Amino acid sequence: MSGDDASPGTDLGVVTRTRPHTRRPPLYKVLLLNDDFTPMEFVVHVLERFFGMSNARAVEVMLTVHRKGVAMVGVFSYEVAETKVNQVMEFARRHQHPLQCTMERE
Ligand code: TYC
Repeated sequence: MSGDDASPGTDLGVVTRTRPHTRRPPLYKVLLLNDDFTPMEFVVHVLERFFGMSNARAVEVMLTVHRKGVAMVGVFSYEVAETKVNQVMEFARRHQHPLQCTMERE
């Protein structure tokens, strides 16, 4: 028992916390890479569909990737980032585009 009202006076009061502070799980950046073949409209559609971007934001991010070679499209937990990468890669493969999406620890 832990010293609540149901069992008063039995709690030895040993503090069992082993870390002074809580630790947040690491976050992962999802990156979209440029290539010479994937149509711009396809990339815009991917950003809307899998990353919830408005059309205006998706066009902006797509053009950043097109000009700079890479851009971050979101930050997620490991599991969510992995799912996004897999969804994008599978969707691109299904449409026979070479679009690449990766993740890296923040
Ligand atoms: N560079 C591509 C083109 O000119 C467009 C493109 C943008 C491709 C972003 C991939 O992640 C990408 N059609």
